[in-house]
Amino acid sequence: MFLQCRDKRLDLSAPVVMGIVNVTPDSFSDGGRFFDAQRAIEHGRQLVAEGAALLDIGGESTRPGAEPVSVEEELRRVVPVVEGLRSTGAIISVDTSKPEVMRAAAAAGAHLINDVYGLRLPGALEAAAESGCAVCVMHMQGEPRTMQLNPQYGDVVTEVKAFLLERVQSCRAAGIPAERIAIDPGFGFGKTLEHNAALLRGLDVLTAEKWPVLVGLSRKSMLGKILGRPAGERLYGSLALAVLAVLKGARIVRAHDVAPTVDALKTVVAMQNGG
Ligand code: 7PM
Repeated sequence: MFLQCRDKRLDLSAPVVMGIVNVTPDSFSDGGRFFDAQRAIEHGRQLVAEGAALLDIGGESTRPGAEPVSVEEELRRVVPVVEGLRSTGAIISVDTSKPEVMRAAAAAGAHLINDVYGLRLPGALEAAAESGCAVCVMHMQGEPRTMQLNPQYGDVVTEVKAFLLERVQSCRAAGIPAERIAIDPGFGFGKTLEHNAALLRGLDVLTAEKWPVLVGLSRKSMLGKILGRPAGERLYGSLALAVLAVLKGARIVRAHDVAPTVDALKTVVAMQNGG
């Protein structure tokens, strides 16, 4: 299995790690945008050294609970970091829902568009198709500000699968080639702990489809619920969830803590292959 990311073919015969690079203003310094971007670039380089095959660069426009960010501000945050991380050789993903940001990020050298709205905003499908980038379409019930208030499903696995396959068909209809499409159940996006548990247990229903499955479980609030720990103390729980997801067939694991995640997955793969 592989994912074609513009000129780069991402080999998914074994699971890979996508390192998270947040580009947000540093509240502890007034160094300005240049230093915020510089800090994010340093962090991204470190994650590649730790074994990340992809870097996911986010300007925080669509994160749950995040303040909305204007197109201009998101461009100012994301574009310099894409440019600064191209030379690492990693696949550069941009976490955005805005068509303008997709176009500018692709022009700056991004390889993948990671959209938590699943390319549903006006113009997003067209921008993604024209960019030549790979896309990751994610399931979210509701919108970031309110999605955790009262999430409801009949059967969460069936509904998430139907949604994702519909989005894949929309991508195909917009001209995105099949080999450039990945899917993501969107853990934590309009889901209770019970919904997330059902989705993880039933993840093989998604990975049985032809599309590579990406999962984001790192430090998420379900771990806060299970462990009673703040985000900075959820590494071991995150590793447990990453291993469970890979055993169910996930191929791309989005993570904050790249070195430990790479070791955990390397160990699983080695032992599954007989040592
Ligand atoms: C606050 C709450 C800040 C949650 C950030 C988050 C995913 C993603 C995110 C995911 C894909 C986080 C999330 N999660 N993209 N972006 N899949 N494809 O925990 O699960 O990083 S933002």
